[in-house]
Amino acid sequence: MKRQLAHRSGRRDDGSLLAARVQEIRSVDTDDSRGSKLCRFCIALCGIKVTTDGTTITSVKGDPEHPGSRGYTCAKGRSLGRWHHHPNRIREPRRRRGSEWTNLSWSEATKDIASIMERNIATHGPDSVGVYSGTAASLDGAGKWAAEQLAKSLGSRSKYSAISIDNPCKPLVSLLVSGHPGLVPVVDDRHCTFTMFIGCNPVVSHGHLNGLPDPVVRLREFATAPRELWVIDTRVTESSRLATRSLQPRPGTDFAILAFLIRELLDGGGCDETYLSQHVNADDLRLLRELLEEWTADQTSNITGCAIGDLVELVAAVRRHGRVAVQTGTGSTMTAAANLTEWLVWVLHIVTGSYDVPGGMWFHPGFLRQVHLDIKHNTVLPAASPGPRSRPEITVWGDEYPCSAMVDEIEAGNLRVLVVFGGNPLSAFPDAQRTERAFEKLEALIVLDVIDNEMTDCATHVLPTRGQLERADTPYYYDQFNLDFSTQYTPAVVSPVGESQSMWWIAARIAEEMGSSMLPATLTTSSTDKDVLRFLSQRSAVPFDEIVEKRYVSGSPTFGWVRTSVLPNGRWRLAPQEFVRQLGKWRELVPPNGLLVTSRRQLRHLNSQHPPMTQEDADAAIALIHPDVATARGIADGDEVIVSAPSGSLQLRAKLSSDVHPDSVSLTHGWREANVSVLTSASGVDELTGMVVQTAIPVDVRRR
Ligand SMILES: Nc1nc2c(c(=O)[nH]1)N[C@H]1C(S)=C(S)[C@@H](COP(=O)(O)OP(=O)(O)OC[C@H]3O[C@@H](n4cnc5c(=O)[nH]c(N)nc54)[C@H](O)[C@@H]3O)O[C@H]1N2
Ligand SMILES: Nc1nc2c(c(=O)[nH]1)N[C@H]1C(S)=C(S)[C@@H](COP(=O)(O)OP(=O)(O)OC[C@H]3O[C@@H](n4cnc5c(=O)[nH]c(N)nc54)[C@H](O)[C@@H]3O)O[C@H]1N2
Ligand code: SF4
Ligand SMILES: [Mo]
Repeated sequence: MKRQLAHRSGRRDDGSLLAARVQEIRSVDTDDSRGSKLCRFCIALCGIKVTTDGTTITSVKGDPEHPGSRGYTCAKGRSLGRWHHHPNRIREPRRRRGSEWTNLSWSEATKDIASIMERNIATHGPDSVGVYSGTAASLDGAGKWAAEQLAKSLGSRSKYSAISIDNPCKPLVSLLVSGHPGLVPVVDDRHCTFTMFIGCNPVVSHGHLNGLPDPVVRLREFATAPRELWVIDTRVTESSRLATRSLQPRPGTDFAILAFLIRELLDGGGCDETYLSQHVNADDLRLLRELLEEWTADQTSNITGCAIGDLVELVAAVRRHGRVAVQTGTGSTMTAAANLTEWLVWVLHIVTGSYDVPGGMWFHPGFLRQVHLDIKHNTVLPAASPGPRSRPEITVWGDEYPCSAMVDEIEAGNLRVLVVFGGNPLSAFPDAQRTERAFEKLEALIVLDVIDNEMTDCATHVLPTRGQLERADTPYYYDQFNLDFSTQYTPAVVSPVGESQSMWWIAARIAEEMGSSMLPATLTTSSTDKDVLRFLSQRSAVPFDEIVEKRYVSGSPTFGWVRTSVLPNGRWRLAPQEFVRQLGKWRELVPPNGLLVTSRRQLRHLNSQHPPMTQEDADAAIALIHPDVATARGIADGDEVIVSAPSGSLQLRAKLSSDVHPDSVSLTHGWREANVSVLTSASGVDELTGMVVQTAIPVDVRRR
């Protein structure tokens, strides 16, 4: 609270800009019964109106008064009621011995888990017990925090999260270019006139680290002249159809487009010379010029397959607008060249003077966490540490290990007990079959989930966890991805199903049974969800009680704090040696000739989470194949096909579509029976992040 007061009165240098903004806070709806609730399936964080008859959810609708989502919801949000009443809801804690399941009380379950953990820690050390936090943990305000606190209280370094199989290039580029790993660039949607998405399809996904509720309307706004929206995607997508212009490169080659674009801006004009003189070292700029020398229109066109005329028009568009707002998605972060693309995206913003400046992108410090309060000028070059014992060659920049190392750790006997918080490694991790075999070797696999799935089938302990509508919540980690400077609070709507408990409570009970506490002195396992959220909101830009009362609080974006408070001497590190070295090896990072699997999300499910839908509403696991590829292989529309890579193969139905790149077959993520993760591999991961290549993967496709 002290820190917050200091911040609000503007006494801290790095907080003064934000302090001014707190005056603008506005509110919505203060009536608890009518007030908006919050959908937490995805980053869009839509406001919803939920009706119940006391215990049954009778309807879920978009809240037209909600400032972020303006009444919008998608099919997943509207099916939250069916999700809540899912026939496979987990109701009691249970334990498996062999194939026998026994229901346990919470006291029996937590005692049993604590004794297994104690035994392993005593014999094999604290790292033998690990935690994995998945997507649903980071969308549970106190969930991911609890996973981290549990690992800390055990003294374990075996911490894993979905970040390392989603976008580890983002914190790495932030770290090496700015000195801080947690900078999140957000589109200045009110002022930017040139927006571009690379390997990101917000109409389906609602954005990647920039939440875009109501995406069709927003993308149309971005594309309304004189504004321009460009999309770079290997497929003609729901988003690229709304764009002013789109490019369809060969999968895995996006970095080349950026290399060419930046080279042209440096050589032929279009850079912001004043910004460059203030925020970049001349030596870095010289080095960059040399590095990009080879990225001529010819070479770029050869590598990407894009027409030279289109590439030149992209340069002209950037010159026309001056400032840019570019956002990458998993179609870029999951490629082998992810670091290069992300780095060059940052370089593009820097050379055009678009970072931390109106009309470009601002840096969201997070409303609740306010990461800027920790930031000091970091003049020391960041250093990596080795990966876990079985994968020391993988570099680790933060305080968690990459998911790609987990199976080796289990096979080596280093990781023996794993707690999974709201995630599904069997769907998300590489080498799906090997992962499953490794999980069978664990002494305990403890799964905190709401619904039975493949993870609970192979767990030793299944712990019923409160779902979205059963807990009060704040977007503790996710408000940093909002387009505006805002946060929200949602109360619980219905009482918990069966014996389910909150994620934080379960973790705290296990720690308690082991005689340690992971909770601060002000909290106990008798505290409420709201007490924990209040504790986590100590640094919030406005007091927690005000957020509870107003439900949605917001101010406006702030500019300048990164340049004045974060960058060493106010200068970006434009050319970190790690990326310079990778650029020198670009040929190894471009996928070989031949057919490549590309990734895609679908609207009606989220990763492996499939809320029950009516038959007509449901998605299906479908491979999109270009008609030319199909003809060459004798595949007809609707045929069953086998897609195979060296690590495994899967079978699914083909749909012919000239929207996909002729070199690619587009597969979806999150299907149990057609698990795309049998095609990915934990070997050959990125040398800087340990990231698995999950799009632009060489494969073969044949008719079954
Ligand atoms: N409905 C729905 N929403 C979701 C999810 C979901 O499963 N369903 N998942 C959530 C999660 S965890 C995440 S991380 C986000 C992801 O959000 P996004 O990254 O926006 O995910 P996608 O919608 O798959 O869009 C990725 C696009 O990249 C393209 N692509 C694939 N490979 C390449 C390539 O090499 N180069 C280029 N330029 N494009 C390529 C694909 O064709 C696809 O259109 O979505 C979140 N939101
Ligand atoms: N091959 C391949 N691999 C990929 C990807 C890809 O596109 N292709 N995508 C990658 C990406 S971007 C991501 S983010 C990861 C996703 O990896 P994960 O986050 O591990 O996977 P999800 O399928 O989102 O699993 C979420 C789990 O949380 C549960 N859950 C839902 N709500 C709650 C709740 O309120 N409480 C609790 N405790 N549990 C809940 C769900 O039932 C589900 O089991 O996968 C990555 N791996
Ligand atoms: S876009 Fe859909 S899933 Fe995402 S928050 Fe909104 S309603 Fe929920
Ligand atoms: Mo993700």
